[in-house]
Amino acid sequence: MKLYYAPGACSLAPHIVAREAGLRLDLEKVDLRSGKTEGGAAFADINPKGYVPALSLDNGEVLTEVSALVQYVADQAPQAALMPAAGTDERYRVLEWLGFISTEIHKGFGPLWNPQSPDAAKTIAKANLAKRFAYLDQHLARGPYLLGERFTVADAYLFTVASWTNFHRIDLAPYRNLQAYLQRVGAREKVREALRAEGLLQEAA
Ligand SMILES: N[C@@H](CCC(=O)N[C@@H](CS)C(=O)NCC(=O)O)C(=O)O
Repeated sequence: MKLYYAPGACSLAPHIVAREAGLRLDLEKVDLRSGKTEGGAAFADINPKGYVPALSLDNGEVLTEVSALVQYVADQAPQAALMPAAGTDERYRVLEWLGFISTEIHKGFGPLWNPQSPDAAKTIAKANLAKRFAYLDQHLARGPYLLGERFTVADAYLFTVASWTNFHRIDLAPYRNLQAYLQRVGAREKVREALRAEGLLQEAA
């Protein structure tokens, strides 16, 4: 499998899942401004939607959308237990979280990434995110991960998008449980490996 990614973008979620699952994953960086991959291909020919992530499968097909990719990757390594089995109550809980993270958190950041957004739109986006962070903070008082003791694909996705608060200088101090959660997930060996591979980890030599 090959993952088309941009450093620190939402493509980090399937990247983390692949490492947590112990799967081999080739990486190809995409320059979203020029629309070229680091190999010189036109990214639109790979994913006509024009955005990362895109996963080129071993059968030659290309799969897109974070929620689909994290499940696909986790399902390649069921022994890693990153995605509960289909039909179980836990699977629906993870799907519930993926929906929340995708629509309420990931896309909640949309106006903040868009340089054309007026300040008022950014202020509204931050207020909406604050409500979602308060909800997450309350939930995370119950256990170390979204599903309790078990790290799942939903944690890889939430870690990825909630970490954008650093870039946008959103203070998470009011959300102690969420802050501790991001530190906890960020300290996982495989998460650090993924961050390092994307050039996002500065370490003392
Ligand atoms: N619905 C897509 C959204 C993906 C997305 O928002 N990708 C961003 C990076 S996090 C991107 O590539 N934006 C560049 C663009 O839209 O041109 C998914 O869930 O995978």
